[in-house]
Amino acid sequence: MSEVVTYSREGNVGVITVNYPPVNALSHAVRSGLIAALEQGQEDSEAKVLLLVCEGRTFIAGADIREFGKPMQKPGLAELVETYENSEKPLVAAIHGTALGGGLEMALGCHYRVALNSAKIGLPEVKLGLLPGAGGTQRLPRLTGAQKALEIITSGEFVGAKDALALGILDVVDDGEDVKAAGLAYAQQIADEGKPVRRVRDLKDKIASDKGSDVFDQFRAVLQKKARGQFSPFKCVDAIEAAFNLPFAEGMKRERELFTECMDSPQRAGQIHSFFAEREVSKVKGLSKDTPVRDVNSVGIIGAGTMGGGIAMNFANVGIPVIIVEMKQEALDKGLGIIRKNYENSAKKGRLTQQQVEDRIALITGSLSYDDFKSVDLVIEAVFENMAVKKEIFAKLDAICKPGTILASNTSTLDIDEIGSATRRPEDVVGMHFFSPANVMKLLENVRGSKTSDEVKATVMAVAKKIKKVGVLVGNCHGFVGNRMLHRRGAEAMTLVNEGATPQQVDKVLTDLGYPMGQFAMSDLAGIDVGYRIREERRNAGEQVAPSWMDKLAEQNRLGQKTMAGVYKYEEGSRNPVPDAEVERIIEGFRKEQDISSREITDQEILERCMYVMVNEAAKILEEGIADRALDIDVVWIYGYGFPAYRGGPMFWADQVGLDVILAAVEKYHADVGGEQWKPADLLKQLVADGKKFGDL
Ligand code: 3H9
Repeated sequence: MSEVVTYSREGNVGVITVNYPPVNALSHAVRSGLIAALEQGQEDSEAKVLLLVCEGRTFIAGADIREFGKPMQKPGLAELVETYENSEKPLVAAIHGTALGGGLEMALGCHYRVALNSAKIGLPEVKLGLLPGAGGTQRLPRLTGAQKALEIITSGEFVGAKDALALGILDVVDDGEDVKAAGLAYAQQIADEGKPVRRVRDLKDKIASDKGSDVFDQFRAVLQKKARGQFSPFKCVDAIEAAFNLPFAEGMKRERELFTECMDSPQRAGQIHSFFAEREVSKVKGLSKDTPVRDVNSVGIIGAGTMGGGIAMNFANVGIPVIIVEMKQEALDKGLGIIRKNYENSAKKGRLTQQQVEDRIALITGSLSYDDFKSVDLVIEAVFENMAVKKEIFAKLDAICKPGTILASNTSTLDIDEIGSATRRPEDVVGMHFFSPANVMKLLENVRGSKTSDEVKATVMAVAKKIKKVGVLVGNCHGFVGNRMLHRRGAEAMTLVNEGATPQQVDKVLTDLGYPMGQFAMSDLAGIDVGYRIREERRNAGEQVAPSWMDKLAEQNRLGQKTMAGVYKYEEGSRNPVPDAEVERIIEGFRKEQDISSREITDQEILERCMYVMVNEAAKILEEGIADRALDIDVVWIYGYGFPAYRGGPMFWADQVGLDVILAAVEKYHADVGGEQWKPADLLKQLVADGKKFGDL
């Protein structure tokens, strides 16, 4: 008997227990252990009913993702589930934590399912570029019908125990906290009542009622918009449809074929890279696990604008009180009003109850005085990008805040060390760069200054987790990781338009790659004035920043969505960017003024110049130690800028394209276009010379 799965008996219930931390994933050892334990249970004449239960924090959270890509060792997962379903003795699965992917498929192979109230179930394979490959696409619809199975499998979202009960996925929900006790009680009941085995594969009602329905085609049409460019969601629909059109055994075969197609797709590789990268970023190089972390039980925010308000919501959402300070009552009222409106909108969509709205709002107080920051544990400054203003604020904070308060700036570009120099405690000063809308975007780019203490670095990473963000710790330079690369892309995109491309052509190339929006639609969302102010600040600092047609937009008050005109125009109440002839005229005028004759630009050139310029910059970022690992950069781009997770992030993508291909193009553009941005990074040259990838670093 393997140690990870054990068999024991309690009364007339045979108990199969999985104990494979951290999440009881179905590794080879677990799969073979489960087969052996089941055999023991079958042979145990005293056992009338068998119970499958897990130790630790969760029920089985799925197949062992670390085994993907390695040769499959028997028993396979589908075979394991089938063996359980074939059991002659009734089998009960008792679920706590999360029953996910192969874990839920195991539970669906059992004949009865009980779960703790706090448990969740789901088939998140689609988020790994896969589909449920151990019968999930065939068994779930037999319990829920087509529509719900489509929703659950193509979204990969988790379903709470109560909802799963209502959907027929669970038989019983237990209000207690002891999963084994809940499982034993239910198994005993089944034994006492002499209930028979009940195999999901034999259920027919839901299949009969949805057979031949047009729900599948309707769902595909919805996915065309929601899952544009993705491979596996569509394969999920095909597999679920097979459950309705084919007998069970043939449906299983079809599921296997489609699963294999997904497994072989590059999107699967990208998604799985993203999955592990997201988890790796929390393990910061050089920061030991036992670095002390300060308590953050209260937060001050400076600025009730879009960023300040969004940041405040993150803390209120997890029960941490926030004080927002503004300069004027009017601005404060406006900011607090927007926060309320945002919460009310969530309530309207059913995401929050009215009570939750009130509870969260009650945690956010407005003030006009910095004195109210005296005792807070963390202050986040979220005013506009101006060094002099920020330094003044930090000097004030230094004078007012108690010792130990972390002083953070939400700056997206400015030098954290210079901001820290305005205080007597630069070790407590750090960047916490949220992304707009700050209550929605998952990334928190935490920026270490050269004097920031380890304790402060560890605390801001812990804060990220606490407020449900993905925190990435990066070094200090203009724009840090994300915006430094974005500025390169933005400048190149502007130049491409100078040379003859249209903004909409550039944006289409980027959305075709999988970004949710293009460079210029994003500028309109962020505000044309933001980039303009940054360029002006750099010009004032004596840097050579070329003039741009986008400066003209800012000067004409075309500031983007907020003025209903920027690079695009916007209809009243719509965020849909519409190309504008007026902008064409502005661009034309600019070309004339600068004596530029426009030429035809191919989509391939746009792709190369927008993406390779970022990859080259990212290599410099790695070289300088601003990012510790390529995967940190991938996570910044996936969670901060909507880079498609199925391409694994820009560094993983670059590895797929081939660094030799990229270097050759970078050298070509360095010769043709010129500029610092195209100077090939030494690291890129080195990797190509060594035949290595970013992933090998
Ligand atoms: C599948 O089942 C395919 C089948 O349909 C068909 C096959 C034929 N394997 O997230 P956390 C690790 S596909 C291996 O930080 P949390 C994770 O890397 C699978 N390792 O904790 C981390 O390791 P480390 C479908 C896994 O509490 C540690 O566990 N299932 C797996 O925030 C803790 O993870 C999924 O997609 C795994 N399956 O969240 C579920 N899962 O400590 C994916 C986790 O070394 N998992 N690890 O960094 C999750 O969604 C979350 O991990 C979970 C816990 C909600 C379970």
